[in-house]
Amino acid sequence: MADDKRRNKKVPGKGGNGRGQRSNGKPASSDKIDALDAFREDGTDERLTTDQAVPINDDQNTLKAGPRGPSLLEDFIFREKITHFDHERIPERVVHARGAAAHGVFRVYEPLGRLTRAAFLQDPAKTTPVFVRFSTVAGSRGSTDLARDVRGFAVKFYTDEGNFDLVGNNIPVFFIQDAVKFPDLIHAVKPEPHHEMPQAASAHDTFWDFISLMPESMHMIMWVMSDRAIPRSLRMMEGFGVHTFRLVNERGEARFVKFHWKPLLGVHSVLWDEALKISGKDPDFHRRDLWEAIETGAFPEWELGLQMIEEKDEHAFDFDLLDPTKIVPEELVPVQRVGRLTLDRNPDNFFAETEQVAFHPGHVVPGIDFTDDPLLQGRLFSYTDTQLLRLGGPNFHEIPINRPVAPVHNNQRDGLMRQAISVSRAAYHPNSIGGGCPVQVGRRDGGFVSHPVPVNAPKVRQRSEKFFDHFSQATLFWMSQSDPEKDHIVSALQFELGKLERPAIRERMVGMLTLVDETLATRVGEGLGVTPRRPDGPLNLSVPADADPKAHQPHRPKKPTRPSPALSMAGTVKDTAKSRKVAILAADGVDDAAVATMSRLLTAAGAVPKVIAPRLGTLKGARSGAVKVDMSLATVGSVLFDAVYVPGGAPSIAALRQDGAAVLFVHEAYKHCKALAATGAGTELLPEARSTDEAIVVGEDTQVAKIAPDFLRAIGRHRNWAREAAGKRIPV
Ligand code: HDE
Repeated sequence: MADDKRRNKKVPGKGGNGRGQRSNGKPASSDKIDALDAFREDGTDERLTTDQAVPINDDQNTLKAGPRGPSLLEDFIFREKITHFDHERIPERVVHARGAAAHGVFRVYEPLGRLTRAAFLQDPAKTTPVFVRFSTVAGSRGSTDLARDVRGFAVKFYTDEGNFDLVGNNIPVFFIQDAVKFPDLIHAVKPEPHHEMPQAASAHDTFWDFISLMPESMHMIMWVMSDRAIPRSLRMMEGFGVHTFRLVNERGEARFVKFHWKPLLGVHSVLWDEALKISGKDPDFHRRDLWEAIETGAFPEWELGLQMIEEKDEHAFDFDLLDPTKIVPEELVPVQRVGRLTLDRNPDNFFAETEQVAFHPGHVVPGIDFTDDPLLQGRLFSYTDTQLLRLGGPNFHEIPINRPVAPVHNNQRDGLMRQAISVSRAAYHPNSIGGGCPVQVGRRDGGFVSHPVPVNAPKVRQRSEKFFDHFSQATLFWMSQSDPEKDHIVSALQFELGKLERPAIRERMVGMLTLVDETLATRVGEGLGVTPRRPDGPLNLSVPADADPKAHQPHRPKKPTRPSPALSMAGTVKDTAKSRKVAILAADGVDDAAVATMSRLLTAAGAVPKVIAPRLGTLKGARSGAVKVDMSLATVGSVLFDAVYVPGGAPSIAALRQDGAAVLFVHEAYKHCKALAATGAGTELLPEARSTDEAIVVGEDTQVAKIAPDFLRAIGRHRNWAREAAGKRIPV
């Protein structure tokens, strides 16, 4: 512990990241990590002091008038400690309160000067430090990681030209088209105002009441009802900038761009039944997974993808590029992978870094610019406002995690918690006293210049006509899903709408689904006892007071002709078992040679084996070897693992068969379609050892090494969804 802390200490004059090398031997240094050293504090081998640096002699007793007497107001040490404690909390984020973050680096593959003048996108030899925060949206800071929800995917690039924040989500579209509806959406999804229930869940009346009257949300609803909203890992999610942005090159030429993050481990999710159980067994599941992956050197990685659209093609699509409820299908405009993001270092302090980091879509650098997407435009206002409240004043950019690595000079002064000691006497411009400094920067020298988009239009509160096609892409998403994915969407809607107290909202929603797909509506309706009826009245109640509601109704949906395979997770990366957690279920008398061989082969493939047993300690092996237990059945369930291996050893299997927790462990893994392997007597613990099930691998005691490659392949494929129907019959 002390050793660990000592490694954190900055070694004066040595620079570096203060940690030296990571435990896995890989360096984790960057300009930002170095810059943070100045702020790292470490009490190892130090004396205990007050905030005024006065050494403290007694941190156990308050100052009293006699051993049984009243406490004295004079006790400045006690008052300082308690006052600080009383002020330890800051307002949690109104949305995205629950999050986890990590440091890392970004590197571009090829110079992108043709597209943008952004300096950090020019040099493949250059690494740009980043800090990335993932989050759920609806829940409070202490809520479960596995809520059905959108995930935030916010990246702060500390570039040499200042900070660029790509504040995106793991879903490429959003619920609403105009920022003015955001408070309504969030009020609807947050716990209901009278009893503050449910926490971190959209399965309640106010959310679906709002959604059922806002057809523009239907595309997003298809995504959040899909398994994308219950990721297996933050490391296995895509990321999206959502809005259309602009890239501008040195010549001042602009193009539209959609930003993507493509995870190198593929896009994978858990089942809803698992999500519910993980929330009980380990509500910190995602946070822990991210932390552990980084600590063990399995650094999470994504490629940055760009979809580029020429300005002349602005109106070439059926949808409006400014509409954040629409994607640009990858089949229409391919995603070019232009660089790589690697997360290689955990924060030292959750509050100082993860809680205090302040993202803002308006933090852009020269070469990146906005569009008039009305959701983006609203966000450009909102984020500074939020930080002012949350972080207590206008100097939040001086908090270490928010500081750019590039120098900051301007005439902003003073305010709560100001850190900088500005020595110039002139805090205004123009000035002569300060020699006219700091000076403005010409475009050629890197000064930010907004792309001169012409604007000449009447002031109106209206939306562009193409915004009113609310269903075509919802249908496109549905029809692009694999059969298991479709099944999960149907179940999710049955769960969410089944929780509603008001039947009218449920019926309205099922009616709305008919406009996405009749089969979908019928299937969802079946589980709810609702016969789908196409809505006959106005669908959209998001209508201005004096407007004709007819003019605000969704366009008749155009049925897409072809699916978009990129929207399905079926075709994702499925060839690696790297960082997958594998439970090896054992008891006394286990075939210890099998445990050792399988552990070695799994580890060699980058997987993470853990021995799980009815008790902690050391197991007696069948061949007189000892097997160290990593976790006991009392503390984990198979929902926390990607796969299960049951080695042989008759006494071990006899004991496990008598243990309900062990039987449940394997049965749940089976039900959740996970890879299962067993050797020798271990096969007796499997619910079934079907030779037709590609993810169940069995062999003799001596065949561990022979079956391991098949087992690893099955783990890499993530799940065998073909087993789902059989799994449903398992009573767990
Ligand atoms: Fe946010 N959003 N948002 N948002 N958002 C915030 O800012 C807001 C939207 C997103 O890890 C808040 O610092 C408005 C879309 C992420 O710290 C707040 C609108 C997308 C994060 C805010 C949106 C996002 C936030 C709360 C509609 C995907 C977490 C705390 C106009 C492209 C960042 C904070 C982190 C956080 C406002 C819609 C992503 C209140 C008004 C669309 C990832 O300012």
